[in-house]
Amino acid sequence: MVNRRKFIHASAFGSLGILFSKMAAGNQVPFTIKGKPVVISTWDAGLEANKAAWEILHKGGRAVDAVEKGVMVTEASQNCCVGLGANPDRDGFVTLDACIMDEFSNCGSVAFLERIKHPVAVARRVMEKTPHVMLVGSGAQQFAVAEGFALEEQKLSTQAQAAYEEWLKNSEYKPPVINIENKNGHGPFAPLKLSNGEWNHDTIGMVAMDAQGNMGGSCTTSGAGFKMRGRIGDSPIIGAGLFVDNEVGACTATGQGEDVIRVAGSHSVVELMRQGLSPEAACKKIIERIVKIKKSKAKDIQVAFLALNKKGQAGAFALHPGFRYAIKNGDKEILVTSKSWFNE
Ligand code: SD4
Repeated sequence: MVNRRKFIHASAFGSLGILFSKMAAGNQVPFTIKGKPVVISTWDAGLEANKAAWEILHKGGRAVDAVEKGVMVTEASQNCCVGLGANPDRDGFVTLDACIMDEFSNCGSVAFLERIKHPVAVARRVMEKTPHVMLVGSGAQQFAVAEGFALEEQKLSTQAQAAYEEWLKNSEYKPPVINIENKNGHGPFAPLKLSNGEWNHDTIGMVAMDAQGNMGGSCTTSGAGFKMRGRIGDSPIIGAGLFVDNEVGACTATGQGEDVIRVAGSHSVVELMRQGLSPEAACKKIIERIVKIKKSKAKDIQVAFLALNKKGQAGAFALHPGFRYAIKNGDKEILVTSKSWFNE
């Protein structure tokens, strides 16, 4: 996990510190993305994940390969809230959801998958080796094992173990607790505070455009921390946590999955981009739709959308402040703070 402060200072763009601090207030991306390829992903962990995606993109590889390899970095990180080291459900089991989509509208998904290190890679196999889009639970695990994926021992990361033990003290199932910094409740979507002081979130969504102009996307998560056993959010649902349309663009979501599903979030954003809205404007419109539906309850949840259009323009919009996303384009890699419906 990259320490954001260190990253800023170590970056070749260290001299752009002013731009970074402006971004923290929610300004626009401070540079124009210079053509293809480009990759964007959610939260701070996106910086490292984008680097892995770039290894494929800069050699002219496919976007779908890049977004698979990219988020696998986060899935493998025991420090992170994605993958096997993540927050468990309320019964103490880590259950994982992931999906992937390519430029031909091929898509694959797994949900409620246990003891498999790379759910996104299993989702890719579902896409390529079965006539289906989605496998869940023991069936998804059985398929993964048949495909040669190792059945791992479940071992919570130190942070997840500590958070779970803390949660067990009250065992209070009180969704939603919002995924907003400095409000580290012990419920679903509570980010983990790492020993380096950074906050980690339980999802990574990534979308990319390759050198050929083709798009791909992936999304992988442990879902809501201490969730009801069997609960599945938006992340593995094509059209909710992720959508790719190679004629228009791609979008991914993070935050309260139930509220992303109810507006078919990522698909809705892509449809608005089809009508000519910029990525940020499209994301904002769907956040507004959620606000309209949730009314006063909108203050209790976090949702964010992140989109990329065929022109290579990136944009995001969140319900609450605190959502960040990472962009990599050419030799530039930056972390941007999204605008939000509620202000700081
Ligand atoms: C879910 N959308 O399972 C995911 C959670 C998430 O940062 O994005 N957390 O609902």
